[in-house]
Amino acid sequence: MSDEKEISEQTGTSAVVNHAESSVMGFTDKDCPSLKELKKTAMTVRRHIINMIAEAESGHPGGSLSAVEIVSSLYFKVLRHRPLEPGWPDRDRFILSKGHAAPLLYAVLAESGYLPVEELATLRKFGSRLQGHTDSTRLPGVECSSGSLGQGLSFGIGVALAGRLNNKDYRVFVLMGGGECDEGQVWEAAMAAAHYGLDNLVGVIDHNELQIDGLNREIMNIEPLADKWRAFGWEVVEIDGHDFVQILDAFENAKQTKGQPTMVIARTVKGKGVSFMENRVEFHGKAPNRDQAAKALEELDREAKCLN
Ligand SMILES: Cc1ncc(C[n+]2csc(CCOP(=O)(O)OP(=O)(O)O)c2C)c(N)n1
Ligand SMILES: [Mg+2]
Repeated sequence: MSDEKEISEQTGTSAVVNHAESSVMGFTDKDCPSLKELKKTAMTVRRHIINMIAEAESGHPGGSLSAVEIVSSLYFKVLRHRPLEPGWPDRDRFILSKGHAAPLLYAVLAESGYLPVEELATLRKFGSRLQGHTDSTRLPGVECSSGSLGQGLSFGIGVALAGRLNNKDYRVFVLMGGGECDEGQVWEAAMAAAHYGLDNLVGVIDHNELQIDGLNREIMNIEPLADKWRAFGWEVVEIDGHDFVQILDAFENAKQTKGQPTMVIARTVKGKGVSFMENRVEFHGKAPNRDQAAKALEELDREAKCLN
């Protein structure tokens, strides 16, 4: 039985997984029927994020919603992974460096089959495996504890170097926030990854223009961001971070790039998918109240119906 079949039979999930072998160069809506399924899965993931944070009455909706397409593309299309064997040594690694987007990671892990979907309701509860920021000692599938910004890329470099030393062909993906790039450690890592020519390392920046309490450009201007990464020796791809075709093409481009790491700069909208959260900094770290959650779910349902 293939991994994919085994997973969907055991979890009942309709999510598409383990498509690591499929090439997506020149990928279009028409060529790939699973694009629609991917879009539907993204809607399901958004619903989980709203439900979890509303139930917990705390959490980070804005930066979770902005990276839904990026993380869904990885887990349901790009990563070589085995949800029923989270410690599989040859798995590709996904490192969530912006650990406050933990609800997004948990939702995608649940839809992939790493944990029961019902467990999502335990977010931020005492004793839960689903801490407000990720804890890799609690939940299999979480590669790295995070929450203190700026560290994930360095962690990813270590994992990528280990892969090289051990003759493993796994790849390492690190998701960071735009505001996170204010951290000095990010730029030490930028230098080191290029120095070691880590072409098994792919960074993604969820570039939603906002950070915890305002615009990046007002708090600490990180532009010109693409030029900076290029100057540090990275291959840089700039995309619309909500467009699955562009996201998948960027990851395919990274796979073809040899001798240097790739940074995908994904332009996104903070709070994407919920009208009253989009581009609203107050929803960086605030839960929707009961009425707001109901309205958000209604909007997502409406959008999901359009996909049918
Ligand atoms: C080292 C560190 N400093 C400060 C914080 C507080 N903090 C949490 S989220 C955040 C803003 C992050 O902005 P960004 O990376 O753009 O995240 P996103 O917009 O994707 O949510 C800050 C400053 C932190 N978690 N870690
Ligand atoms: Mg941001």
